[in-house]
Amino acid sequence: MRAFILLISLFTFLIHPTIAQSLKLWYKQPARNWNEALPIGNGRLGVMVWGNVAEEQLQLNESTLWSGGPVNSNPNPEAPTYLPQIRKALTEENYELATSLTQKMQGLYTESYEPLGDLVIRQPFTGQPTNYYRDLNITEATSTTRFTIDGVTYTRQLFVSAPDQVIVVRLMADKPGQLNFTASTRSKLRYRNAVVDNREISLNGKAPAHTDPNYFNENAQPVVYDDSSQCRGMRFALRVRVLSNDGVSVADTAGLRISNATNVVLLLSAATSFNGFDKCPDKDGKNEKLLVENYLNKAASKSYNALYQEHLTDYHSFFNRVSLRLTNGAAKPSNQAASESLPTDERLMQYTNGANDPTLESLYYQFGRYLLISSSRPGGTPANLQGIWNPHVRPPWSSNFTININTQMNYWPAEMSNLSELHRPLFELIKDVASTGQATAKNFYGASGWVAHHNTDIWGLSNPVGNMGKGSPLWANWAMGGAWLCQHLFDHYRFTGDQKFLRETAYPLMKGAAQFCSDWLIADKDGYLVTAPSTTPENVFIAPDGKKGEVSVATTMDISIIRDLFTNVIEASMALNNDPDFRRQLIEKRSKLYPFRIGKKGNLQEWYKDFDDVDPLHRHVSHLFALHPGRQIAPLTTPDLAAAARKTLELRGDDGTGWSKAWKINFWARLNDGNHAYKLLRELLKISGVEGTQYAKAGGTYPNLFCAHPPFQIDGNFGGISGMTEMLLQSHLSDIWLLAALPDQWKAGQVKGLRARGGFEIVSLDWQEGKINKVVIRSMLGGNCRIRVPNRLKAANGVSLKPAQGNNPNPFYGNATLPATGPSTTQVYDFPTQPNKTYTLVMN
Ligand code: FUC
Repeated sequence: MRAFILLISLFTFLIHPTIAQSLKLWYKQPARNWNEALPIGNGRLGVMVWGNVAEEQLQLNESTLWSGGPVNSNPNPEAPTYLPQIRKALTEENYELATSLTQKMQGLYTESYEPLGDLVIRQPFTGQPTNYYRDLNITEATSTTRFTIDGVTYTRQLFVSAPDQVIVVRLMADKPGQLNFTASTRSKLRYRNAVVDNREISLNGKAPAHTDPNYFNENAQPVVYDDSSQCRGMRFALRVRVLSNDGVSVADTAGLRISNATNVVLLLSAATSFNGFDKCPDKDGKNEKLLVENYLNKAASKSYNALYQEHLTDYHSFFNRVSLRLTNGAAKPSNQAASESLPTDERLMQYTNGANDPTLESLYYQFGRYLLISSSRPGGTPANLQGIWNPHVRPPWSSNFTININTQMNYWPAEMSNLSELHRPLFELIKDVASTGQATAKNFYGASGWVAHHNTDIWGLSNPVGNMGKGSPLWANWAMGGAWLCQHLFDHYRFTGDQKFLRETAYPLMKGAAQFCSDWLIADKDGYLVTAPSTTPENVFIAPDGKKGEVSVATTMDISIIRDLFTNVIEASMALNNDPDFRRQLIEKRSKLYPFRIGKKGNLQEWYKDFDDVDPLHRHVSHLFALHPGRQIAPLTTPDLAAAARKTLELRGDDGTGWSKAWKINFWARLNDGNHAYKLLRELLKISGVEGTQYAKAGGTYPNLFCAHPPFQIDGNFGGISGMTEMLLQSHLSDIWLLAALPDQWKAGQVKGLRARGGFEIVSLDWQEGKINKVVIRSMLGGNCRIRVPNRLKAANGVSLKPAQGNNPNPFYGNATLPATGPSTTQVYDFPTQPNKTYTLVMN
């Protein structure tokens, strides 16, 4: 039997050498703070596992638990009256007046993502623990805590099942009858504990009817529970049931008491009364108690092993699609084994101090994919600023969906790291935002289509935030959030070729955003189309009169987003062969958009005029949108603008918050400068212990590998791995560029399962000394495959590989031309493909 198991393991190892190796975060001590606890989740239910010995804390979240209720779609009926005055002030270059008038066009703040509560497990030990160990195994999406006390080894294992919608906690002692503990529930929101029976307890609670953002402190009561109309403030329920127990179980209001057991399994589930963005969660809410009971009853009919197997099958169906191995070329760096044997916090510290540890980089990559699988599942909510993990009633920036960079960044890796289905929750949110956004476009601007601004929430809020004039226009009044989100719709189509999605979901939403932008654009004195008022998140300029200005005309980011959106709508309408009139209008308007300008320092200009910035090192680099995530600026297609973009990055420097560094990795990758991208990756992975909000000289990674803005913000994790992917593979222009920005530190490696636009999967890519040994590409949709590679390749079998010529006929590449020039070191090939066929190319 043992030999058989050994043989099976060897077999699995041979098939999937990198996957069979367990990827783990592990530690020798319990979490000392939240940023050392370990995140686990199924998209809806989230847990932070502290790994405490005598009083374990499992901090729980449910992704639909937010304060508030459906939005007020017309909070500021006066708003449109200010628009002509603002535009007049801008024509007169009175930026101060324009800023103060724009402030009057604000609406209400978003609501907040709320914590569910805790399961507290108390074990009355007298002795001290030895052999302490805890981990997060991201190969299996399980967390284990283990320690020995008085000769008994105790183990706790946890996973969160997506197929069964339960959190499964197994507690074990290695000596019979030694397991004694109580398990009780609590919440920071309004709640009541109750006993269901001797094997089950419940907590029922209510979220606030309103929670002010943590940075807005003007109300005596920032958290309000009561709503006399019984609309706002959702209910929630949490239940804990003993699935199996070989000891004694009793329950009272203090919780479950388990005694003299050896092996106990607890099932937890939770639900809220959230019933959609436009329904009162209280009076028109779902029956949360029934939902929880159904989840528990269904799961409780299965054994622990069955639950575990289903969890594993489900998790592996996402996680195992990609593997990554990076090395600096040496056969096995001598210090690598030593690094791998270190606990993750110590390993991160050594890395911060300069150690070479490419397997930490690939662990970080897979951890990012793990986080998306654990926080964003079809049918649920998208990952918010903190994914789904939040312990605060008033979390940083409301833990909302901030759409002037952060939410978009969360989804940059979704398609290319082969997690396309996990992108869908974002599309559902876009639908809701577009729905409220139609009212906002009309009520705030008298415009058609739909608009969204700086941030949104589970209610799809779309108005400029700021509590009616209390916010700063430089973030609150930026009207491009919706237009930017639309890029994700079109990219999903470009990766998957899903025509039905394009026709029924993406196109109508994209068109609505383009209609708003069409109405929003006005002609300047030279006939260019500009936006006014306009801001560039979240930077401030010095006006000619020496005063600071926030609001001006046609910022580069506004125009870049509109250019990107119009291009995508034009391409979409060509793919669908529909709407020729609207397409013509957009082509016409796009040709009149205010052009990019190169400023006096050789940089890409951020504003309409060549203003200086108040903070030249500002963390936002909004004006480089066209370089990334857009596709209008690239070294291959617009070398002068790309050089200006590079200058901009040099002037901005490499500092910034977590997400800012992550974005810069993507920028440098798009400039094909792998070494600079890698430098920023190392900075992103610097260990951080900072908990409070810090903007300057910030960024980094906490001991649990969560990104430090600081505070914790998950976007940097996702943006970081998007950047790592862009270093290996780009497909936004006219071809699939393999090893597009390879740093010296990643001279050799292997990656399996990445996706490129046009429905291509890079089944495997092997490289050494920066040159491709072998690449295997599967085509899902057929069509021409144009690849750009660092060395000459030949076809391994029956592939007709030719040097590329002319436009790429593959429709997912926008009929883009072959750039006249390109790095002399790259080769570009074409080969025809058939759907579902695989093609192998090897070094020539
Ligand atoms: C934007 C950023 C901040 C932070 C917040 C959630 O306003 O400028 O740095 O990421 O969103």
